[in-house]
Amino acid sequence: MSAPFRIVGILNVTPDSFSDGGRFLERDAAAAHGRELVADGADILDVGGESTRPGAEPVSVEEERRRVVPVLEDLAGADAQLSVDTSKVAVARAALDAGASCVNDVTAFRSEPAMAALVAERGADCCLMHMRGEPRTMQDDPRYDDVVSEVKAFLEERLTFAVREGVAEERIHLDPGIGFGKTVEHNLELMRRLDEIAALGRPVMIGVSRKAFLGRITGRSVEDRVAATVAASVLAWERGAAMLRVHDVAAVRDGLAVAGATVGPPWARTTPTSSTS
Ligand code: HH2
Repeated sequence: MSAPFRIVGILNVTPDSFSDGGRFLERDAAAAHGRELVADGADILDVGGESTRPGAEPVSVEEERRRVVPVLEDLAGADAQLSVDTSKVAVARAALDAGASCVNDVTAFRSEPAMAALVAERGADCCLMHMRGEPRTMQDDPRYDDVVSEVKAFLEERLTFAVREGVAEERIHLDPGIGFGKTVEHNLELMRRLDEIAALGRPVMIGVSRKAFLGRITGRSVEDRVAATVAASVLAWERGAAMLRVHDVAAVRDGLAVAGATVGPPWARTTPTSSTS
């Protein structure tokens, strides 16, 4: 029986990502961490060479390609789908050549619209994410009349665009973009009404992992947000998210396994154990 959720392990090959910047910049360390995430239960590895944290500075095509391609090559035999987190066509093309089969574009094909044709031509999967503004300025006073309906309308339009450009609908995942041009209250409203995004009919991916809104709620620093990440991921899954993009794969997988078991068949895990152990 296949799991009703997929865990997307985050592998940032960057010096400046908000929670793991600099830890996996070196090729061998990155590949080793990728293999660790797979051993922990990641179904997909999302390899990124440019931070999108608020205020992040852009990275050149050459540098981004230099960061992600060798790591994807090293992970090509791993027991997980490989995804590249990029908005640049040239980087995505090199990543697909190196073994990736999914493009996670946080600009939803707006930064370089030709990304849609590349994804279509290669028959790759893709994730289209909502972002208001661009990383350098997106947290400067974001405003919405109704964040959920605006995010939903945006994703619907991007889905239509991608399909018109030839991407097969069943290859498209949608993501409300937690933390991308949103206040804490906007993020929470999206979490509360995630079923409305899931109603678009495509698998919803969500990335809450260690993000600032969890720090604002718990008062904890980035490295101490694992429990908060598990809680938010489980609730997102219960409200319709199918793909959870996280750093702490083992913890989130445990949380989802327990949540799935409480929902019961057909989602229950069936490993028999003693009720007292
Ligand atoms: N969040 C980040 C990056 N890429 N992609 C999708 N689809 N959804 C997300 O929520 C998302 C994303 C930011 O997190 P992280 O990769 O940990 O940090 P950084 O951008 O600083 O590398």
